[in-house]
Amino acid sequence: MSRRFLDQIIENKIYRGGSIAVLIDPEKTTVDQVKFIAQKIERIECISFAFLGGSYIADQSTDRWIETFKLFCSKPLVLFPGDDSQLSDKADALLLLNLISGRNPRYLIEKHIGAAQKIKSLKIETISTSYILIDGHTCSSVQYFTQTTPIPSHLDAVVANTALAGELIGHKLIYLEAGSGALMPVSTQSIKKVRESCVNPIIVGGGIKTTDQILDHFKAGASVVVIGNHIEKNPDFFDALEGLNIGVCN
Ligand code: 1GP
Repeated sequence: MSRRFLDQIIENKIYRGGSIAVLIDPEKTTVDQVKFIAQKIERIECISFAFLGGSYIADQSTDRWIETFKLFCSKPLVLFPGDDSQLSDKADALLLLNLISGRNPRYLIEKHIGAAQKIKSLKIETISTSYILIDGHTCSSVQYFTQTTPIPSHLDAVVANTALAGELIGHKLIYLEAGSGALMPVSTQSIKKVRESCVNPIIVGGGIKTTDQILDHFKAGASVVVIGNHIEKNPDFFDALEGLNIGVCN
């Protein structure tokens, strides 16, 4: 990767309106399916990144998965780990997630202490990220596995203040998460409120199914929109992304 991932997020927002990231769960995607996904991501201009991660414990195939991906795609592959078993030095960057919407010490600091030496030894770009779970009107895997309560979706000010607190603590990115398969994605009001309060780039994910939602999120201030479930179940959605002009969101 020639440019740092965080710099690329910032530049893409300024010059291109934003970045789309496709989230791939290694537990649900075989190494044989990787070639197809990697080729699509390589070809489709508005997809800037692949995120790799899931809530389950990964098996040992993560490295092989990344190696195969990189044979077919030159775009950055970023770890979005649910657990330290999903770490790999073959990725380009790591989102070091702090689940600051919750009050479970395991996801606020304990897991980070346990993984600290391993993360340091990876020697890849590591970005401290305020991970903020917002109610997506279903019990998400994040909620279940972390045993934390999401912020109610109408409490925009709480979402914004949580993001601001993370920024003041020193985090470099904000991830507004409605949870994979959310029935209701993060609202544009919440994104706007966070944008007004914070300077860090905003990643938004969870339950996004249409190109209109993607554009609305960028217009509200998101720098990166993440799509996982929908593309996993409907690979045809890659075609809709192929013609998407996110430059209109500038
Ligand atoms: C989940 O934000 C991501 O962590 C993506 O969610 O799978 O619903 O697209 P979906």
